Amino acid sequence: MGAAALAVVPAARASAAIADAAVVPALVIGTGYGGCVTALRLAEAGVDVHMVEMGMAWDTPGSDGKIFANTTTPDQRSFWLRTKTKQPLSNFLGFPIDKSIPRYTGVLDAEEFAGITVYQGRGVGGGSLVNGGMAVTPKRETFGEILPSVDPAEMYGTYYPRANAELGAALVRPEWFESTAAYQYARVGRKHAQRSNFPYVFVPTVYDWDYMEQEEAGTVPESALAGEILYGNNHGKKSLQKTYLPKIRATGRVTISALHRVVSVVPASGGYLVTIEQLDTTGGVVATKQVTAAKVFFAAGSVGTSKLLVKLKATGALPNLNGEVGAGWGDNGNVMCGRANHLWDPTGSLQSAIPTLGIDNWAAGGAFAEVAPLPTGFETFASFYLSITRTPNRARFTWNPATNKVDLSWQTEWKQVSIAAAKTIFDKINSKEGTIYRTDLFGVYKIWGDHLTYHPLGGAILGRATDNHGRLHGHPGLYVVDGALIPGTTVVNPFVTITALAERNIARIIATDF
Ligand code: FAE
Repeated sequence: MGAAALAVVPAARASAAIADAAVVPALVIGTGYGGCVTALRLAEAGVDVHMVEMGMAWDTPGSDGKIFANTTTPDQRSFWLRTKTKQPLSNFLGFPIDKSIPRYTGVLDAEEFAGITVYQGRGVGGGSLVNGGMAVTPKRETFGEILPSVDPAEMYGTYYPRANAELGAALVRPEWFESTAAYQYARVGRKHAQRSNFPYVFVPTVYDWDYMEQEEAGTVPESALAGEILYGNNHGKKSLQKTYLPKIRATGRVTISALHRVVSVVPASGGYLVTIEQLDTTGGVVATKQVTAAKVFFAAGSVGTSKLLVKLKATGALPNLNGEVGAGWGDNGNVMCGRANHLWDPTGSLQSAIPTLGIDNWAAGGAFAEVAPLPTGFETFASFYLSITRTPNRARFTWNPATNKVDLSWQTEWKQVSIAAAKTIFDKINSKEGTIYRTDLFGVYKIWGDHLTYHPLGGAILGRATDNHGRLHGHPGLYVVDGALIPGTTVVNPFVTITALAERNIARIIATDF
């Protein structure tokens, strides 16, 4: 696919914003994977849909001509309503690298709970705007660990293939991978895995590989090779802005209201009365709208959906939700670390921001580690990894009437299980290579990035808070369609599974509830 075809299509127009007192058949809260699948399939079935998104549309370039900011030079576009960046790698050579920025409705939210910071995308396209694009289908033999109440035959026969096709998941061209300077870091990661006898896998991504090759050739504007990832990719990545959202718009049946945040859903005649706050780019509320929707689909992400449901149950707005609402939340066992390589093992000053190689020690050690980039633009002699690990720890969201906020019971020390699992890979590699862990990336003398997750999952678990297709118990016409359904782990990176599960559930819901 050439550069022209990759232009970002406008995602939402202010004129299309939902009107106060509107009466609509279907309202979707959030525009990430679950929300986009739901809106597309409903619209294709002839249902008019309104999507409500608290983040921005991300369709207009800033003063530098770019929609998104670069990873190495964060600005106001980078973070959701913060006055200082909160970068996942907080330090380099031990020095803090966070900096002041104007408060703005930026694309990456570092949402802080007592024991964990949860990174999430904000804007039309949800997490697809900020994520690494790794499109991983879990091995079939692990599926029972992920969604025990779902028939693997329908997922692997129909819904995983459908999700991967719609998302445009594809593998790197092997000859290019072996030759490009941009994946030297991944080849070094693979070599070290091989020498310690760990299986490695090439991971499909949703980046346009032809485009990345053209970036290296210098014929198109750089994105992955310019280090764009955490704060959005200006080219090349097939985020939802380039896959489901154009199809959604082509139906002519969907409106998308950006900078609109749902704050309440209560039963009403004709369905549910939904209260929506319209925001300005400093986060201020400029209008409040009330809309009646026959059916409401919660697609606000694991954290967003869980927070809404827990609050609405506790405050009596949706009293019949069951006690499973808010329960079963997990971090997909995320933990990060870096290794210090020898000077004869450089990882390269040019690093593609899109990871494409994983070390699979799930069966033996409960860890799947992606060989991640450190796209600083200079040689760091570091190998960097995000591990997904097997962990039994699950937290619960609860309403705190004193603060009017939702708390999460996650404990930082619960990450020790994940660290132990990750060490089954990296202790062995360090011992074989005669290398050590980096201690300067997450603080001063701190090895493990154990304070965060990129992969929040759960809070309204399939078959517990909902039936086996996402219908919330207690309130007919309310559905959960996003990562909140998944009980805390997807064993690998989650968005393909979230997309496939949403495809499965909405097919059934359209067949039986409309
Ligand atoms: P999500 O995509 O989070 O969408 C929810 C949307 O709802 C967001 O746009 C919110 O702004 C919006 N919202 C929330 N509350 C409200 C409200 N009250 N009113 C209106 N709108 C609201 O949900 N996964 C992978 O598989 N591969 C990767 O390589 C990968 N890398 C990642 C890297 C980073 C830095 C991050 C943060 C995540 C990464 N993920 C990756 C995770 C992936 O993006 C995430 O699992 C999905 O985006 C979750 O999809 P959902 O549909 O559940």
